[in-house]
Amino acid sequence: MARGLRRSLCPRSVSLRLISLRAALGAAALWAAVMPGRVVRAEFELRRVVGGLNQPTYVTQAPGDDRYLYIVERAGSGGGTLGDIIRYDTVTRNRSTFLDLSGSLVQDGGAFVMAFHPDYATNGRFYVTSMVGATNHLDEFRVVGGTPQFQRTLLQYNNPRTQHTITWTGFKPGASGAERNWLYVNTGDGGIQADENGFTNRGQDPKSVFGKVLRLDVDPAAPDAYPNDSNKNFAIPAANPFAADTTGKLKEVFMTGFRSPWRASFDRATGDMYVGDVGFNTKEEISFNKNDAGFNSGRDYGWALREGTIPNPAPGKGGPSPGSLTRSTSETTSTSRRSPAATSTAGRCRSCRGNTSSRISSAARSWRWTSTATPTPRRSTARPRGSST
Ligand SMILES: [Ca+2]
Ligand SMILES: [Ca+2]
Repeated sequence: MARGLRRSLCPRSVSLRLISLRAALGAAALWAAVMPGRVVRAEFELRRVVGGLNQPTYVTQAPGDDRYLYIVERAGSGGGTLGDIIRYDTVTRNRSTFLDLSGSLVQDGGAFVMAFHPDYATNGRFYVTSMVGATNHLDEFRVVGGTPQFQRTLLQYNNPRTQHTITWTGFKPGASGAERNWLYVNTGDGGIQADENGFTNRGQDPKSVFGKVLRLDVDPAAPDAYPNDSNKNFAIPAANPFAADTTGKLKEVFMTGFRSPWRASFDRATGDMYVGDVGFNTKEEISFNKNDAGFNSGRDYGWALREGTIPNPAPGKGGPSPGSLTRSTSETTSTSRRSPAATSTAGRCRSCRGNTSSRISSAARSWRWTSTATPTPRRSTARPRGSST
């Protein structure tokens, strides 16, 4: 992860600030009325909501409950152990420890994300991703009598390094029926740098848990897909791309080709999925999985055969031109910070306005690889200057 990005994600002690929109929206409406057809530039007011947090990594709310904020702290006070999940009451302005996560913290480890089940109001279930020591965890908790209780480890596996870990998890908004139990989970490629000895292209290997977006069925009543593996305790959504595979591909794999997919989110209106993937030397990437007929097809986002728009990542710079590669359609890359929001052939990118230096890797533009001319990543024992972690 780029140093600057890491600092922004994991500040030592920061306050959670929310933007007051009331005045801004009023000003925007007035501006729009007097200047029809012009771009509206709203002003914002920052207001401190919660202070004194330990390296907060995530904030969310429970479905149907807009009173409480739940804040995930990566580390505890002192930084040697996992932090807590803080519950903040927006009415009384009191904060309390909702869940004290425990375990040793190493380098980029810690607690990363919590996700409430869509039916949390009735089943009390929520999910937490963390790396304890060098082991990645996806754990299920359930609130019983007002107190969270550990239920089961859904997924547990060791990371080769302490970077590029398990990170984000979440449910697709608006799902119905069995799909309400389908939990998406991002996994990094394990942390060995692409120019180091020992690097293997796990992101492209559908038999590896690393460098993927997974999709698990977390319905407790659904059959365990791995009854003989105590580290994997979940069912497989029938729509997963490898659900019927018999060749050893992991049935829980949903999308492939990621390096360190730190965060993801869904467009609530369309169901489109966006994944932020931390780049290597040059390109940060936002990967876009349009909620179309191919949403469940197992789209590949290129790493480690590509770094964003660059084929064959090499130390300090990109590789050669992609003469050996073909792709389905042209891509759009915005390079100016003054550019408007990036667009795709399938629709407007709603979540990338303002940050136009990242490539938008659209599902409609996902790469297709020739089987005989796939480039092999070049290796070097020296770390290039400016490389991310
Ligand atoms: Ca703790
Ligand atoms: Ca099992």
